[in-house]
Amino acid sequence: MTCAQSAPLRVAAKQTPHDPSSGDHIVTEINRFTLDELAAFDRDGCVIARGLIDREALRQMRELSLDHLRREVPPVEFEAELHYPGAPPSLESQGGRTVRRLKQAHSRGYVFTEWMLQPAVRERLQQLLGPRVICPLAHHNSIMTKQPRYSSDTGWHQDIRYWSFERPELVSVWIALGEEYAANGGLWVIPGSHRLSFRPDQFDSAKFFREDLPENQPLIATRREITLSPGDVLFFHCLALHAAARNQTDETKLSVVFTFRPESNPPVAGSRSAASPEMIITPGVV
Ligand SMILES: O=C(O)CCC(=O)C(=O)O
Repeated sequence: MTCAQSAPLRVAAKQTPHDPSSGDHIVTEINRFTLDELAAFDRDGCVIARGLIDREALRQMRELSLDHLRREVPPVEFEAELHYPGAPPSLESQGGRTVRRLKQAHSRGYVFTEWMLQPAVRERLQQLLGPRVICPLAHHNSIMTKQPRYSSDTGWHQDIRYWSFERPELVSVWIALGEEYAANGGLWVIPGSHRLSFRPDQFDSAKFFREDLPENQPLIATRREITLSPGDVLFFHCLALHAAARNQTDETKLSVVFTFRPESNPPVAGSRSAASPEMIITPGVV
């Protein structure tokens, strides 16, 4: 995937005045999206909140992730298990035990729950989803890693593709624990794709949006690179087409991702989406 020419998606977050020479991490003091940011989410299907994690939580998340990665604390998903382009061909091959995801992030440390319960996160999710917000632990709920040499390309997809809820109305949050940009496997999105209707044959059998189909190519050409700094958070709609290439740098990229739904959009009974516990992040709200 050639990505270099696209402009980064930047949504201005109103942040604490910051002196770049101070070396301080930027932390937003505003709990809510502005009207402009809400309009951007509505239009693009994604919006970035810059500096939505304080320095200590970021440190804890990074340390925990690196420790669990080093010790391969289960449950994990290996690159070789998915067979995406660039992944080692088998668990036994060179790089075969490269971890792609540390699953069940929520159970790995309180820091993740503490973070999502903060007003700055919770209130933003309420703006997007309504007063009662639920975190289904069946999906995402992962520390995503892109490691040097043995990572892979994730094709264009909508997160809802394997999920079963009454409506396609969920928002995922992608927390950057380090710098993210195209060359280290950062995300690309197609703004506005969450509002489009597609035919099933525009996707392949694994539900990836087909890059080889001439009809899909003009839309793919409108992709935008998502560039994130440590502590930035991307909020994106479950119908937004997104993709990411392999990590071409020498440093591991770490991100955390959870998904959220309004209470009024429950998982379909009997589906995999209904098979795991869920967590309300707005207790006491009616
Ligand atoms: O990091 C990647 O390769 C993309 C991950 C992703 O888009 C997803 O898990 O939905």
